[in-house]
Amino acid sequence: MDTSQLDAAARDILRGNDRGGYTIPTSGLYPYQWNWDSVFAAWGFSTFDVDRAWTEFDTLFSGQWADGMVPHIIFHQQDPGYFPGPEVWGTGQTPPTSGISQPPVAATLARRIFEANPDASEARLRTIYPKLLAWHRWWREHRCTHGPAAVTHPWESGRDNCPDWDPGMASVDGSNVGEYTRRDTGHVDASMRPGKADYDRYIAILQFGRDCGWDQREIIANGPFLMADPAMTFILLRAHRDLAAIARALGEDDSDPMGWAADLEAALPKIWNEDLSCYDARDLRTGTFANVLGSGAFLAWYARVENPEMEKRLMAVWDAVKYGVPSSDPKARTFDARRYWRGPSWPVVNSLIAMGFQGMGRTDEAERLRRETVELITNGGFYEYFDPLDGTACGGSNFTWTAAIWLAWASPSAGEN
Ligand code: 2M8
Repeated sequence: MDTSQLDAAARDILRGNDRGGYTIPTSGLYPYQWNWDSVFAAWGFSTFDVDRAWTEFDTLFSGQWADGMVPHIIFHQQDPGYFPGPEVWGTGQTPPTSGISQPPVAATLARRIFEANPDASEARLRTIYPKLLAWHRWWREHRCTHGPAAVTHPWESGRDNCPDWDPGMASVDGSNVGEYTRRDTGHVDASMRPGKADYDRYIAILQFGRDCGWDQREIIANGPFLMADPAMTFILLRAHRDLAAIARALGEDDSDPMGWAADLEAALPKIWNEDLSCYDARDLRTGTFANVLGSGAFLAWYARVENPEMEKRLMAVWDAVKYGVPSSDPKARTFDARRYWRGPSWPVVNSLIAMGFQGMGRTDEAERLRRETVELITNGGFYEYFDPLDGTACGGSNFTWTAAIWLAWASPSAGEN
């Protein structure tokens, strides 16, 4: 397929996964609206239908909780094909939602869409601005209690089973969760998904949240899992700054997001792992570092954080594979080239890392990452993720965020979207 055929195929995927105002990640495997997937979908839509892009934000914020949280899944319509569904989460929200959040890429991509299409966007952005502000305040109050941004469940990070979470997961007791039937392994090969021991623990953490009525203070104080996440910290840091820029563009006061960004930046030393010479995930209950390099550490540039020591380490990780940034260090014993977030290259994460390189004037690295991602998609199709060593396409096909980042960033026809 040439570029225009790939562009057309990507647009077809977005339209095909559109369920009427919101976009599912892929049919079968993920039949609901996922938080960060949806924001990438909006970025993709903005390349050919700006209005539809903003509608994606509206449906996402229709699930916002009274305390400001924007949940990681919104269950607009029941679908038996996914576990755990709304009855398992038991959040009591309307529309039904999960009880955790997901990486806040919304302010950053909303700003990009707005700046590329100011006239068609201003009114729509003004509508969601207070919702973004409330969500960012929620992050500050409920996830930055220890300084850096923390996750209370591996699913909250979006990088579900990456080795970053191994120390925190080791202390979660998954032995009493009862019987349940997974649906994911009915859609894709089990060797590409998290294992049963992981799932038992995912459910145990979920059950803790449900049993305390999703009381955030209780979850932070006594929940079974609490880890600081470099990726979340970098994503939130940039998002606060982008939200401040949005505030200024709309004539609003930017002091809250600016202050939150300054505090988050000051907390970065807490996730600096001296032994690894990199930013690293850290168990906030024990202080233990994960001691493994992954794509989260590569997001430093995205938050305008540079450090000559980390640079050598990260480039060696990237050079050890052929296609894009691996989700985990290929030299580590935990590396697994096709198992989801334990090694594969994710086009969607590559797009964020490249945005970081580009913003820091590192155009060679940005271009290399784009080229490698183009190769993956051109040879393998719009899959969820890829083996970083040989480029094998893995996970779900016709995947929304892969199509979206193709249109907005990877495609040779993509402009400054
Ligand atoms: C994956 O996560 C979900 C749980 O949220 C799952 O495995 O069931 C992750 O890749 C996550 O980052 C993504 O948002 C979601 C939908 O694509 O799938």
